[in-house]
Amino acid sequence: MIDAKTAEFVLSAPGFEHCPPESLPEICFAGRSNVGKSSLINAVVGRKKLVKTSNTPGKTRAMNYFRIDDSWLLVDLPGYGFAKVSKSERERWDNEARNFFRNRGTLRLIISCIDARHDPTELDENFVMWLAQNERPFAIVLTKADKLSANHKFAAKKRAERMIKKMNIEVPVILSSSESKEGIQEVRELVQDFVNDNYIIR
Ligand SMILES: Nc1nc2c(ncn2[C@@H]2O[C@H](COP(=O)(O)OP(=O)(O)OP(=O)(O)O)[C@@H](O)[C@H]2O)c(=O)[nH]1
Ligand SMILES: [Mg+2]
Repeated sequence: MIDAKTAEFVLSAPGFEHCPPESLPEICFAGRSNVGKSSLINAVVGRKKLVKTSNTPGKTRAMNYFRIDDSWLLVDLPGYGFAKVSKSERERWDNEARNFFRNRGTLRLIISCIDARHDPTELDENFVMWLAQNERPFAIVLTKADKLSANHKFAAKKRAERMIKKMNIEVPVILSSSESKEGIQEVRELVQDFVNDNYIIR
């Protein structure tokens, strides 16, 4: 896969009920607020500004749908664990997200983004655990790898692999950077495999 030929904004769904009718295969990007989801999406699609990125966490407040190459839908999800969001708003999102992950028939893959620079947070672990327990198809993409030395990158990958091994599952783990573009091709290939349905996770 190369840069997308076409990438169009479809809609911004404030909740599961507002998602577009199920049609093309969908790939979504999830992860802690500020982990680099939107930047990763722009890199994967090959557009500088398809999705807004910012230094202010909590920017993405809805499920944002994009149609890529008229062949799949990309979904940018709001980040979890953003402290400044009220408890009730956070609970509302948790419910919407769980509903989406469980019941969206056309959802092919959840890309769980985790910051390569730190141990997965408790929220990251809980999220991955929930996906595993609910048998959702997912992969882990470690972000911001450009900030690490080769040794630290290796260690970050090992940490993520240990975390999933503890859960008795096997899923792809990819080191990436939207700055240096490391791992972006791998993410593109993963996405394409799931869009084409020729990858089986377990
Ligand atoms: N060095 C480096 N910085 C990155 C990378 N990816 C994202 N960033 C920076 O991290 C910050 C957050 O990036 P976003 O892509 O907006 O993060 P997000 O996960 O979409 O954040 P929310 O929408 O708030 O949940 C921005 O300042 C980005 O420039 C990366 O690969 N390397
Ligand atoms: Mg974002």
